[in-house]
Amino acid sequence: DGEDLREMLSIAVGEDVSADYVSMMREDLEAIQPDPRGLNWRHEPAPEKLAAFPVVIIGAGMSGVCAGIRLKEAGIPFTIIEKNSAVGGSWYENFYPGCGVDTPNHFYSYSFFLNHDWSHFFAKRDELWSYFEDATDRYAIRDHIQFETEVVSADYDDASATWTVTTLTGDGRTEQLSAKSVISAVGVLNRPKLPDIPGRDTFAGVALHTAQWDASLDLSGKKVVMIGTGASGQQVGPTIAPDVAQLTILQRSPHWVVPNPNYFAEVSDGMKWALAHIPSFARWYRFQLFWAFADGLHASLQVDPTWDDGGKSISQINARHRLYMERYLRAKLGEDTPLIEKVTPSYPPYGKRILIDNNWFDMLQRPNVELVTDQIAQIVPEGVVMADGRTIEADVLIYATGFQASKMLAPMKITGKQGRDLHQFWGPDDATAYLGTMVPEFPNFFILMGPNTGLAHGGNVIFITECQVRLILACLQEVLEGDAKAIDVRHKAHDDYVAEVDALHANMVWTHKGLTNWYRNDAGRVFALLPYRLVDYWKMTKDFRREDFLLS
Ligand code: N01
Repeated sequence: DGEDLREMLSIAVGEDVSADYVSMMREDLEAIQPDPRGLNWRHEPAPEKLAAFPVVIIGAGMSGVCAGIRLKEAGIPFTIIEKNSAVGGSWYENFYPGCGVDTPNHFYSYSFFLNHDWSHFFAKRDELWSYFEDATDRYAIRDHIQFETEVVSADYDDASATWTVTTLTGDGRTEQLSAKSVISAVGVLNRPKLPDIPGRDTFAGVALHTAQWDASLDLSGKKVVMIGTGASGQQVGPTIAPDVAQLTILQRSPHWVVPNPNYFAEVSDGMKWALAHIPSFARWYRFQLFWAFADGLHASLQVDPTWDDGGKSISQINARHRLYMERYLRAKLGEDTPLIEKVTPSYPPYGKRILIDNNWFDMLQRPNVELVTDQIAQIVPEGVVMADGRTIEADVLIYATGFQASKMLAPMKITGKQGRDLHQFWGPDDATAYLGTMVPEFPNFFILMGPNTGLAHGGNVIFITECQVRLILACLQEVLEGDAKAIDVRHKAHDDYVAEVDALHANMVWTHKGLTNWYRNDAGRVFALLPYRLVDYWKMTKDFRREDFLLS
């Protein structure tokens, strides 16, 4: 019963787990068929009605593939428009040295397509990309994908409740598709951000962003300068350091780094066997990872207003995380006090995305690696000039400088009811959406990985995507089982949701004074991250609140 399950969950993670998790775990364990996360018709619409309701999904990355799989199961016709020549999105586009996931794969995978054969607990890019390729074929959605085609705009016509989606094909043709619903699955981390440093274009060597890597680039014996020390830099640096002549890392601010004993480990044959054969073992293991990489950390993100240690942490538990991470980096760097000072963040743990140690501290102690924390003054043909006048020569300049995350859904132009422009409604960098998915006056338009759906403390965006797809299916079900043509979220529901998100963020680590991160816009509002526990978001997207919607 529920209490037994709660106790078992608590024993599984070695902490007290609340009753909130029982229903979610039950859904996983009971493996009910048909899957409650898919669309289960109450009154299955006639085939003609389904056939007259085509959906366009924009993007065949992790989230677009997930939406396609679920629409296919439901019998709803759909086309996926993908700008690349392959599926996988970020996992297709990013192949910089060391590229891989830092959420363990037995959790970072679709709940309906578990893989018991991951070679490593944290797979590298090729294996991840293959996983999404496999899912595409296993669920037979490849024929629904139009590759090398980019969506330029989507416009809604009130009278016919129809979206016109305009695309640009690889050979330069403009085409139009008619759809009853549009699902944006374009992601948030796909438009590289190059720093605004004077002289950037004057560099005479090879300059490239991590997300636009050149497979033919040979770094051996080269002098390399890397700007940025976030999740991408953390993976590139230690991977290339043994090959290059000199690696100079330009760090604007340090990031917190945690060790993970499984980070480089292969999954043993015994573990693979257990995952495949012991009933429910894979689900229990998944819950352990869910806890360790997501909800179990949620308390350490909350500000305790009575806590004051000069801004180094936000609560007692957060301070304990800080102590653990500080001890770890000190143990790694030994007596090197100047280096310890350079890599110890002044802000609380989790203020920026937490990183898993990819031999970062070992790399920093290599004779051919230097960590420079001075300000960059300009880029010149020979390299980078620092504020103190020193010129760091480079053959190759790597920008590990992140993405233009705040420009959500750009550069597409989306117009809803009465020509309402989505980007005008949002302004330049203030994207909002009900449950991160729906914007008022954009009927039958849904956003996957939209505003306030990201995770920075760990987490798993595939989990979020599956929750969003469930919500979208519930919306489409309302339309297709009834007489309505379209579903729209009410302004009040959207505004109340955004107000709650903002109020929660005001007491979370991301808004800590003096802290910079890519989760906030110019006005300081956290537009990128989810403030809730994953179990809360699971429940909010599962329990369809009819009163929040307008059917027309
Ligand atoms: O980018 P980032 P990323 N001068 O924005 C620095 C996901 N991801 O590509 O911290 C000097 O985090 C900037 O400095 P600062 C993950 O969600 C996941 O690394 O702003 N430095 C920072 O150090 C992640 O959060 C995985 O002071 C400049 C770095 O560049 C997201 O992608 C792997 C600068 C940018 O860090 C983005 O990660 C990779 C300037 N002008 C990515 N401008 C895994 O799952 C920026 N910086 C493993």
